[in-house]
Amino acid sequence: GPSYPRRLNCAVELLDATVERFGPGRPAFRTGSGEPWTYGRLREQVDRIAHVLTARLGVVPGNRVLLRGPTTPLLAACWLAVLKAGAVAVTVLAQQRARELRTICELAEVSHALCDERSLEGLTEAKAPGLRITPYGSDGPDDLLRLAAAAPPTPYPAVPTAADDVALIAFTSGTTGRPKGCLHFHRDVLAVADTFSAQVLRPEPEDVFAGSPPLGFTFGLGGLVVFPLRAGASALLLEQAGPKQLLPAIAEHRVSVLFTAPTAYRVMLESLGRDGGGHDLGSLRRCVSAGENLPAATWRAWHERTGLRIINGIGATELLHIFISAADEAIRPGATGLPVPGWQARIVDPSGRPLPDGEPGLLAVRGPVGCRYLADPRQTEYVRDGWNLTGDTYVRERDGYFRYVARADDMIISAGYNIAGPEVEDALLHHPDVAEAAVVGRPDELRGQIAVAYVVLREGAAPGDDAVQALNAAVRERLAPYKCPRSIVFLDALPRTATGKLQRFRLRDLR
Ligand code: 3SK
Repeated sequence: GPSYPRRLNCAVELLDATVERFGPGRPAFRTGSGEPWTYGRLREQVDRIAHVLTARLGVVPGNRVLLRGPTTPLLAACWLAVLKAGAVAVTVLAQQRARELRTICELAEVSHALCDERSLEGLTEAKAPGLRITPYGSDGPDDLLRLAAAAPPTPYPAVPTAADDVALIAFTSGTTGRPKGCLHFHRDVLAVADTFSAQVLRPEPEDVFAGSPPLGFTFGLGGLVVFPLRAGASALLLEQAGPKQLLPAIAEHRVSVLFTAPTAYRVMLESLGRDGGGHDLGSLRRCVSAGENLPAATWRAWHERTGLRIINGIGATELLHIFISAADEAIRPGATGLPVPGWQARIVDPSGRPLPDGEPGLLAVRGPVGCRYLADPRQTEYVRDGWNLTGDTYVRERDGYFRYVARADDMIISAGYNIAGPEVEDALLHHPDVAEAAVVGRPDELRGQIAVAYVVLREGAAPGDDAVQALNAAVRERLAPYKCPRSIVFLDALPRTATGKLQRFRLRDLR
């Protein structure tokens, strides 16, 4: 992996070093409207906020500062300022409610919060003991922007943090259970930029990044702040960044690098239809998909429609960003890819013994970033013998490519057969009427479990017996008959977490 000096402040490397390299006049962040924020403007605002944090709010190095708000240049500026001041950023999601926010504040011992005025509600309700909340974008006398405007216009002398001082605590979105805080160092932030971004994505200073994940999800933090700044490029930060907003924004802002999840690619495909739906995607040169498995059917459909080869990847909040992926001609549709340079991966059995190629098992990875849970006994489940166990079942093919099988606890065992839900989902998605599909196990007296498919149909397609028969036929065309779902249920939408991950447990609970 990459090596870094002992003293390192990643905000200085991402911002000040980039200004040194490329000058202050280039765009750093764009929004849906108005002038872009240049690197010079961003640096000035970051330094003013850092002055306020230190001189006015009493933040000292090591303090945990919660950040909450829609995706805006100001939120990104706050994140950089917190790190520059040697404090620790705890960025949360807009969807997290008062109770979750209180838990996060307690677990991370958060002392201060910088919060967009529009996102204050849940945070004040959380009533986290001792938390000092400073709003931004309000009319109040103590609004962060007002304080920043009055701060000295002089450069802020960044705190000379150690490379392995904690820079941020990222909370897992947690499909179940208590959230886990993952500690990441200053060097980790640069390491994900210098491995996945520099070696697989290979951005250019002229690139314009955009995407749907919020900054409270490390997928978005990397794709919309860390990677573009490290490359001297710019990012379009949209407060609403669903597929509906992304499609027109790509043409309007000449977006060249897109970060989003498989579902969003499928929704965009629907809007593009056969004739492109009037959307011009000619500026795009890289499309990244992570957060969930990317079925081959989605990859192929996107390629057919746009000519673009989606860069699939698997990442984890525990490891900050993507560690298996592939680019350009190395991409194999349906596979996740190869370990990103600097990372290692292997398949192991439950006791940690490596398995031969072709045999499904647990994915184990190690590299420049490791999992460090904030005081949580689940640390020893995730990290064993120095390898991080991501909780995914994978297979390493003979050509070295890693292919997703299922989440380790999502294998369906029916009458002694192993059925990987995602494989059946991919077969269903090949049917032109299917917009979304999720296949889970339901307890069954006779077979132990049976596979049940939950399907969202495209607009205009009708649910009913004919549809069930057609979908069964589509699965049988591609897979062994025992993998055919025993029951198909039509839904309007699939249950998802705030970061867009499918909540299979909620489907298992449906009756
Ligand atoms: O959840 C993921 O798959 C992911 C992907 C990229 C970066 C970070 C994360 C958590």
